[in-house]
Amino acid sequence: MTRGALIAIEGLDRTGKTTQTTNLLSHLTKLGKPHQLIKFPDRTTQIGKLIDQYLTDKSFELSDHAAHLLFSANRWELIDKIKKLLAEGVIVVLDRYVYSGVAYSSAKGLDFEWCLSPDIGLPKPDLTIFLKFKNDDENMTRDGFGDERYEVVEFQKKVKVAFEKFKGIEGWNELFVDGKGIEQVEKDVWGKVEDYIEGVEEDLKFF
Ligand code: T5A
Repeated sequence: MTRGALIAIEGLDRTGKTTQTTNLLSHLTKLGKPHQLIKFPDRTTQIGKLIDQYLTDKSFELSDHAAHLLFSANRWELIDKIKKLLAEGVIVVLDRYVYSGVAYSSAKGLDFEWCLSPDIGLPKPDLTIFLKFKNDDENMTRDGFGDERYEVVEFQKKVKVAFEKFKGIEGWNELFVDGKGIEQVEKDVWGKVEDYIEGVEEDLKFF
């Protein structure tokens, strides 16, 4: 019996994750494949509302460790729902996930292993597409950059370095997006996702 695939779209701020997850969902809808989008942070839950306040109000004080645990708790809030959907054969598309959690917090100087520890036990994505800029300053030029707490060029450079540590892990795929139009990135993303839409035979793996 096959289950639904767990697909994560990752990347720095303003790399086009929301644009591409939306386009991916349209493809799946056209093909009649059951799917569900889950965006992290999910700002609608009680914990998510606190995260939203933390991200948008730069005067909101919270220690880096506490902020990290909130992002992780926000994932745990939704994990039963995700597992149930996958078991029912639904393709679950994640807009950010554990890798963002670890990359952003370790870029602040927190220990990498400590950052991963609260997420241990969460399901691993079958496929992760990391949208990447060759040019460090590229996301700064995108609409809306700078509105939130982490949208600072120097910090984004550190996050980019932190994300490099995931290179080579199972299911990790990098996609350069500099100078590519939305349609081209959409085609590239679809090229990677296509193999997963008929379901996955193997059991879920966990962090
Ligand atoms: N975070 C998150 C943590 O610290 N720990 C965690 O555990 C998690 C889960 C909020 C912040 O939280 C941090 C990371 C973040 O700093 P978020 O809500 O996902 O996370 O915030 P953003 O990454 O900033 O998400 P955005 O929705 O703002 O950006 P997207 O989704 O990457 O980009 P998108 O699709 O909205 O596109 C941005 C702009 O670029 C254009 C779009 O039209 C749009 O104007 N664009 C392109 N332009 C030219 N060419 C292309 N190919 C384009 N693709 C998109």
